[in-house]
Amino acid sequence: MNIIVTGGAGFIGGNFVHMMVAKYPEDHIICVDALTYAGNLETLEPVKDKPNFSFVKADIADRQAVYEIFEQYKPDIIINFAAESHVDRSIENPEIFLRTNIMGTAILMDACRKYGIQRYHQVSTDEVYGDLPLDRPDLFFTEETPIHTSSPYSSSKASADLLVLAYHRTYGLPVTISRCSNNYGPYHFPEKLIPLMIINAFNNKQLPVYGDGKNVRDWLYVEDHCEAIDLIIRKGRVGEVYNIGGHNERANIDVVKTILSALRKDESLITYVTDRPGHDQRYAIDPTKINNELGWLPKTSFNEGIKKTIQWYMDNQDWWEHIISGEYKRTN
Ligand code: NAD
Ligand code: TDX
Repeated sequence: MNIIVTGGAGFIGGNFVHMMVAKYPEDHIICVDALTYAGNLETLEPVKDKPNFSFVKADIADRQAVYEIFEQYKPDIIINFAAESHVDRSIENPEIFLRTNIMGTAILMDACRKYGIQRYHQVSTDEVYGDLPLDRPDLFFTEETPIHTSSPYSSSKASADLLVLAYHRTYGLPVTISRCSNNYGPYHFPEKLIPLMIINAFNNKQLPVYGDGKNVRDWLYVEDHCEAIDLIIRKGRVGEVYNIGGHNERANIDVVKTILSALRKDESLITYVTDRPGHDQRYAIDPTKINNELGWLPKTSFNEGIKKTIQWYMDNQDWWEHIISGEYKRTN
């Protein structure tokens, strides 16, 4: 099979490409990525010379480029990870989020209609459900939870989800959607909470915690997410949404303190800074559907995953130093 992975030079897409290239040597994995600030060819180093891997630099919102890729590679499956993914950037400048996350999704699906496809999979987020109150630990997001977005980022992802479901109903496109909670692990861009805190703590720099640090995120080790998506594209029911997550809720301040303690750094590095506007309070996924239908549950506990992640950042300093220095852009 020919499998297109968009956004494969980013964090989750990169981990997914690594897994697929190793797991399915008979399949051809084609990574399509525009190499924005978040895309990094160094993330694809482990697979770049593998015979079942190809890389194409292209923008998913460029219709002609996307159609040419479909003509050349004739994909059987496409998994769309490509997105502008950072909430703070969407608050600063929403427009690129609308172009990539909404128009890009529509153009990829137009190509699927034009050339045919076995499966279009949309990688979405639990942020489309908005947030849960901190004083109701009994509440979780299910696939039936209404869409209720907070940020330009989550609104753009929700818009894309609605388009995906519309293309299924109107044109019969064979789609699936997954909505995952916060990922962490190797190759996570150092603007996001966990890698930023690891790197700042390592460098004895201040750790900026938004607001009072009590906001809760439901953390999932990235490899568990990748396995769930592989299951959905093979065994998930067309037209369905699957939540991915596994009851690993942590307050931000506790995550930060865990990182400081693992690196034997002092809590005086913590600095409380102005809160993110519209900051979602709590995310928490109910994974009953994917567990019942596909037998998926996360394998990695937070304690194990955070240790592996910190170790990875210690062992791969070149990868993040090249980002901080800007050197990674020279190869892109
Ligand atoms: P990321 O920012 O690390 O990577 C995004 C990748 O997409 C980059 O390689 C970038 O170059 C590429 N890209 C951006 N615009 C593009 C365009 N117009 N055309 C082609 N490529 C483009 O993001 P991530 O954290 O790996 O997230 C991947 C997907 O998973 C996103 O769709 C995101 O919404 C979703 N998601 C992320 C999380 C999380 O915790 N990171 C959780 C749930 C869902
Ligand atoms: O410096 C920081 N200080 C801080 O307190 C940063 C960068 C974040 N935070 C807080 C904000 C959030 O409550 O930490 C939490 C996590 O923030 P991010 O890493 O920016 O992630 P989040 O906003 O939760 O969104 C992430 O998960 C859902 C991804 O970036 C999205 O792409 C995904 O859809």
